[in-house]
Amino acid sequence: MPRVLSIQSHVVHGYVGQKAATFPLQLLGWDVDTIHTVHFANHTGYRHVAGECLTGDQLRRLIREGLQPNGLLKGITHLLTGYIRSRDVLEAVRELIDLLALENATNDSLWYLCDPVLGDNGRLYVPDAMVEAYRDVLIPKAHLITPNAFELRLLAHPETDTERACDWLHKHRGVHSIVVTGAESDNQHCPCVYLSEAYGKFKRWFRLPSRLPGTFTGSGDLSAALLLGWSARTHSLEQAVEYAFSTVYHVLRRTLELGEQVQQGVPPELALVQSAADILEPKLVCEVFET
Ligand code: PXL
Repeated sequence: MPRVLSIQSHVVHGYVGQKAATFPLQLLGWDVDTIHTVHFANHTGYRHVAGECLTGDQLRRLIREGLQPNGLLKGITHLLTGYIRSRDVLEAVRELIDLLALENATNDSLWYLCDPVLGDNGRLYVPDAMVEAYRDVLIPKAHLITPNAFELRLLAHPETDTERACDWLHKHRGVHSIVVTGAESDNQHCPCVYLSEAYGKFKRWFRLPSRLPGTFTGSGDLSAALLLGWSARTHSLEQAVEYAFSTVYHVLRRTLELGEQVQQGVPPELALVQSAADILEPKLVCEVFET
């Protein structure tokens, strides 16, 4: 049985971080263990943000005084990390990755999906220093990373072209696979996803049927969780991209149909619970195209 440890934010209200990842993964048959990097009232796009952030030492204590002595790190086959606000926590996550490899040395190695949550649409969600921390500390440990186009540009600076930026990260940070969301392709008006696998030997562009109006928060967290869920099921990252991004498209469409603005300027929360049937059996609308 695959078991995933998900390390990302928790919000009381709404669907970002753990709240966007856990329900879909559970629907797809996963046991999900969760460590909350922050416990906020809501995501940081709201006018007021309140809550607490985990520290590196609190994370170490959870592991050393609870999870490890109880044998609960054994059997973790997959690791998913998302929103991390501080270098301190990021360093503690790196130590945990090494510990998980030791604890599970007899199994296949741990499969790590790192979603470098930095920001979107030109807005950083985390302190600037996190760009370098991701690039140098966590990304070299990951099998798959899932930056959006904005994050990719920050991570592979000064490369700006999607394919060249991915090649840079394969070559200089040793990451096996990259899935870029919200990628731009010259001849497409639809939202695109770019997959660069096997250190860049296998490249594919995908497109979605149409650009949906508005902005959404949490769609990246949902995409990363679905990619992890589907890649373990299909054993093919290419198929996982088709399943995951088709699902996200259906969720965003339903969000537009059902969603109500909570506050002026704050987009509606993802209609995740209402989309359970699409998560279980998505109609495929994400397709490969040639550039
Ligand atoms: O979806 C990214 C995200 C995750 N977690 C928290 C956020 C955001 C984006 O705003 O605020 C707490």
